[in-house]
Amino acid sequence: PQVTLTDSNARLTATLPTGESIDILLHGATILSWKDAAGRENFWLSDAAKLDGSGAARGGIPIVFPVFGTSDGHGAEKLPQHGFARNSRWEFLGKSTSEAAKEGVKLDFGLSSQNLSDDVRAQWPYTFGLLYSVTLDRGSLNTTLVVTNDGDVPFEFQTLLHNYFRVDDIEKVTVKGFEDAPYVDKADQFKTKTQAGAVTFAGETDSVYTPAQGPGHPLVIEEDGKPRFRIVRDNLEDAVVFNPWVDKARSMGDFEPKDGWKKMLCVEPGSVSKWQTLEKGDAFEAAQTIYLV
Ligand code: TA6
Repeated sequence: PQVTLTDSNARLTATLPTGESIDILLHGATILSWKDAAGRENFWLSDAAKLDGSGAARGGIPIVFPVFGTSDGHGAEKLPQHGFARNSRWEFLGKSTSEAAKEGVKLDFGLSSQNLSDDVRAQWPYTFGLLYSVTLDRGSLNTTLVVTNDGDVPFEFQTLLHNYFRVDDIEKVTVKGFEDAPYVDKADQFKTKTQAGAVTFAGETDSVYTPAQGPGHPLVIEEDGKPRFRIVRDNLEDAVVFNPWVDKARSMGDFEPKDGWKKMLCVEPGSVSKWQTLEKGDAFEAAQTIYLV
């Protein structure tokens, strides 16, 4: 398919002949925008998002690696919240219109220990490679991450795709697929709870679920009772549901407009409830596919 690619040295836009498009910031390999064929924006991006490489962009799909949150163990002691991947300059490795992407386009991005600045490498001194593939198709977006241990010693990591979805009114949104799942409620003293029924929103929400039905069971974001997004995970056994609500939105400097919490939610597939150990020479692959319903 004829795919137009505008590739400035910082940003890359791919548009399908049918009109779908994605806009990717090379800083963080962060997908900032995903529009459907009619031009409707699917992702939420803060008006104050850092798009100049000065920090992680607030919105779209930040890539969380090698730690979710912060940790005083597992080799993550010196790392910033959510790790360095979303705040590093990735390389664009090229596009393919392989049959895997059917009528779409697959874009590959890479980040390795050689790309890191000395002070970031000092925070996490392992030899690694990340290959992030983004496949835009009609009605769906797949993001796949392959982590390789290119060094001589094992390392531990967590990873998560921090999706910011755009909605019209968070108070009309329900999320299905978490029924009966255990979760850690970070908005309620990290208490462990069990989800009864669909997830709804009436205040700050920050829940780390391990869905009972496993990764292949779709997570469905509905608005006004109508399905909007369906997320299928591969090798990502957890998912975080986050909405900052009034106070946390006010406290985040790069969260604008301040009432933007009404028009967004994060549903974030990840491997965060445990630590993955990658032996030397080994690879870990995980993916999500987001379908427009
Ligand atoms: O994924 C939810 C979360 O961990 C929340 O606790 C909140 O901190 C959010 O991520 C945003 O984190 P950030 O580091 O991007 O400000």
